[in-house]
Amino acid sequence: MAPRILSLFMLFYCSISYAELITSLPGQPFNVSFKQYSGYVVTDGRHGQALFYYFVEAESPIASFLPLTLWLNGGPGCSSLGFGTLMEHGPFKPSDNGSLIRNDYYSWNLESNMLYVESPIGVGFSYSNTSSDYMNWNVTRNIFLTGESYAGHYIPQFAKLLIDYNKRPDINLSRNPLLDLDISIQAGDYLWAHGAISDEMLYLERTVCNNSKYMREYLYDQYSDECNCVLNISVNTEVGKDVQFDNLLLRKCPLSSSSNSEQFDIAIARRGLGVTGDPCLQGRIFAYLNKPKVQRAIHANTTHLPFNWDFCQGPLLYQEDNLDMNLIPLVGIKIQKSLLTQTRMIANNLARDLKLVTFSKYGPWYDKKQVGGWSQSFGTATESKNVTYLTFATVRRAAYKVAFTSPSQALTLFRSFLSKSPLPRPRD
Ligand SMILES: *[C@@H]1O[C@H](CO)[C@@H](O)[C@H](O)[C@H]1NC(C)=O
Ligand SMILES: *[C@@H]1O[C@H](CO)[C@@H](O)[C@H](O)[C@H]1NC(C)=O
Ligand SMILES: *[C@@H]1O[C@H](CO)[C@@H](O)[C@H](O)[C@H]1NC(C)=O
Ligand SMILES: *[C@@H]1O[C@H](CO)[C@@H](O)[C@H](O)[C@H]1NC(C)=O
Ligand SMILES: *[C@@H]1O[C@H](CO)[C@@H](O)[C@H](O)[C@H]1NC(C)=O
Ligand SMILES: *[C@@H]1O[C@H](CO)[C@@H](O)[C@H](O)[C@H]1NC(C)=O
Ligand SMILES: *[C@@H]1O[C@H](CO)[C@@H](O)[C@H](O)[C@H]1NC(C)=O
Ligand SMILES: *[C@@H]1O[C@H](CO)[C@@H](O)[C@H](O)[C@H]1NC(C)=O
Ligand SMILES: CC(=O)N[C@H]1CO[C@H](CO)[C@@H](O)[C@@H]1O
Repeated sequence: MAPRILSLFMLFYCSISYAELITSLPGQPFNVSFKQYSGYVVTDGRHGQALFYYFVEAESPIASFLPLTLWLNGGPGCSSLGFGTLMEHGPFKPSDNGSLIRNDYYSWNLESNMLYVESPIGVGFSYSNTSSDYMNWNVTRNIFLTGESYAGHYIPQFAKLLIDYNKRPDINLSRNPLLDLDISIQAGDYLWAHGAISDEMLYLERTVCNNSKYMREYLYDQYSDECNCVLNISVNTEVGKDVQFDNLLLRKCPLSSSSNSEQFDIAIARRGLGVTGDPCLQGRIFAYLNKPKVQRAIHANTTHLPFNWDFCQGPLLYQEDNLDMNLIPLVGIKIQKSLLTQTRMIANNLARDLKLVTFSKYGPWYDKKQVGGWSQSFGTATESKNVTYLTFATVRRAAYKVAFTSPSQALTLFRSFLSKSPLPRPRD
């Protein structure tokens, strides 16, 4: 997977002229000042594989001086275009009449050129077959590697490859990563603490089948009876079918768009008030990306793939080797800065392994004069200089997809990460 993305990077460093300009996305507002590109990059000629990318310039007169950020969604098998771009932090979101609405205030291309890649092969519009090669590249601007969830597996490996390839350990990482299956995904205590499951169910999760066991079974496509009983049936029954585990606060999307009283209030969403994301957005993205005219506009599905576009394809069995890898040692390699919005346990382990000391006191960080969440920084201290290498941050009221539920806080985190400045603290 990583070598394929490496060739995509080469594409962007060699020349943008390889890339295909999007004239206009269907339903896009007229006065858009930044350019967008998308299409396929053939990554493995012998095996005939092509990765789909969407690249959006920073919305700035000095776009070419701003950094380049790569974003990968996880899964494994989930689409960066569907989730990252259209649901989380891209410049547009589909509205219910098919037009695109500007993500005016919180799009990450306000701060950086953004590259979204549907990876690995088989995900979203990425597919298998063809040839060509891009073998030259030079780092000409700052690169940031970001993503969420299973991208916690992709990114450290990709970073290592970039470092080995480039011999310039000049890469900064940020993500909400799955770094260790046994630590990262246990949900029992969380659901219990939120009152969503009973004491008995928590006991079953602790003794019979927990989330990492279930995840392994999912990835190997071999479900056991006990996991099916505990995690697929009993937990679902208690939590209820109208609630998503990764976003307990998200309202259910009304089935029919005719129920106007339940229509999601976009104005409220944009101001980030009292909402946890638009529950109908995912359905609109699905409809949008499956439209033939949208696919033509973004140069996707040029080979008429025999299945429709979807958010996630899974399980991707060829990732088995990767599965149980503990990525923490790999993250430790020469990373310059890492912003983690994952468990505190992982941040602490990383800090210990890298012999970093804590700087700031554990405490709140701020977004728009409100507590955005809590954070702590780790780094190295010498007499003359303290250097932060790692920041652990939580996002208050966020669910799994932080930029979806908490776009303003997400942009503040992203900005602070890019500018290498600490998260805003009171009187900081
Ligand atoms: C990369 O940099 C080297 C040395 O500066 C130069 O010779 C080469 O042409 C550059 N490659 C590209 C693709 O710009
Ligand atoms: C686009 O045009 C609308 C209406 O004229 C205006 O409100 C908006 O600020 C413009 N956006 C940009 C990015 O120029
Ligand atoms: C579609 O919906 C958006 C947002 O609700 C609105 O701004 C736009 O005018 C609508 N367009 C059409 C063609 O109805
Ligand atoms: C894959 O095969 C199809 C059918 O032969 C061909 O049209 C297409 O160009 C190939 N893909 C690439 C990226 O060349
Ligand atoms: C999850 O279950 C596996 C297999 O039963 C066990 O080895 C592991 O320790 C459990 N993890 C936690 C955090 O309970
Ligand atoms: C989970 O349960 C549902 C019915 O409750 C069933 O249709 C589905 O196949 C189960 N999933 C797995 C992976 O066994
Ligand atoms: C690709 O296009 C074909 C029609 O040519 C359509 O049936 C299929 O659903 C599309 N697949 C994807 C992945 O968009
Ligand atoms: C580095 O951080 C420590 C707290 O861990 C602080 O006491 C010290 O003054 C800082 N040094 C510099 C140069 O800022
Ligand atoms: C590519 C990039 O942004 N590199 C930066 C990573 O962070 C270190 C330490 O702050 C900087 O020195 C690099 O320039």
